[in-house]
Amino acid sequence: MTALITGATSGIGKASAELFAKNSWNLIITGRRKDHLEAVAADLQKKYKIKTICLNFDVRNLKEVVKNIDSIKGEWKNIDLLLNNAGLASGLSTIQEGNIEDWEVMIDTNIKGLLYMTRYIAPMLIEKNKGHIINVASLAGKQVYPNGNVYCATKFAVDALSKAMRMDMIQHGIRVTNIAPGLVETEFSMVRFKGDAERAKKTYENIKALSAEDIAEIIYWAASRPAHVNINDIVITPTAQANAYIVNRNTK
Ligand code: NDP
Ligand code: 8X3
Repeated sequence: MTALITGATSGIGKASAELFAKNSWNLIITGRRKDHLEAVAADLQKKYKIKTICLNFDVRNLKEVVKNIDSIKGEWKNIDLLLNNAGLASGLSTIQEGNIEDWEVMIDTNIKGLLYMTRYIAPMLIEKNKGHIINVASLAGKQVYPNGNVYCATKFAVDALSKAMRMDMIQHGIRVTNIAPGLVETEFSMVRFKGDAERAKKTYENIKALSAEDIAEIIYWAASRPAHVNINDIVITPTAQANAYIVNRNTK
């Protein structure tokens, strides 16, 4: 089995790569940080004796997406699963004070990047009349929270696209799963707050957040159901998080 995982250089994507590798899947992994990507590949090849390809590109750049997907040749085109995971939040502020560059980064990565990847990988699945697309959305794609505006909108878009993909590809036997996690402690908040470690730390303060591995287990579980079973949508929160607004910060 072969999976293509976007954003495998850290967090949920990296933990998923490890779990798929542990279960003997060969991997095409992507990300912008070449050194991280190659280190992940080397580690997984060594530990699990699997085959890997590293594709080092930015999902926002359509030309790079096309060039990198075109570079997938021979047996590697036999992809079974696309994990659309690459994504980010950039900033946290009201609409009226919003930073337009941040908005563009989020829209281009979380919506357009996911669409570009899907547009070019889905035909490979359709050719075989089977395959699985797993989209990492968010709890932020189920509930809008104050100052989350554009990030939430991009994740609502992912939620909608998961539903749309399931309809559009049903005649080709393609499974589509939407994964919607709440607070997961990864590099996410460091990225959102542009390297402000103090602010990032506050997001997970006094709460036992989910780990990237928790989400990877759920992704792998969805991927490993029998072919006739499609897990449509999973919302996962830490036990200490009831929804996007209510968090019990006395649990660590
Ligand atoms: P991380 O920041 O740890 O990982 C994000 C990954 O996405 C990295 O591998 C990064 O790689 C990649 N990425 C970001 N931008 C691009 C780009 N333009 N081109 C290619 N790759 C890119 O965060 P998470 O693991 O938490 O995030 C993974 C997904 O989970 C995201 O879609 C996020 O929105 C979602 N999510 C996260 C939650 C959380 O609380 N952490 C909760 C719900 C959903 P590189 O920088 O090397 O390019
Ligand atoms: C990330 C979860 O609630 O921090 O998608 O926006 S949240």
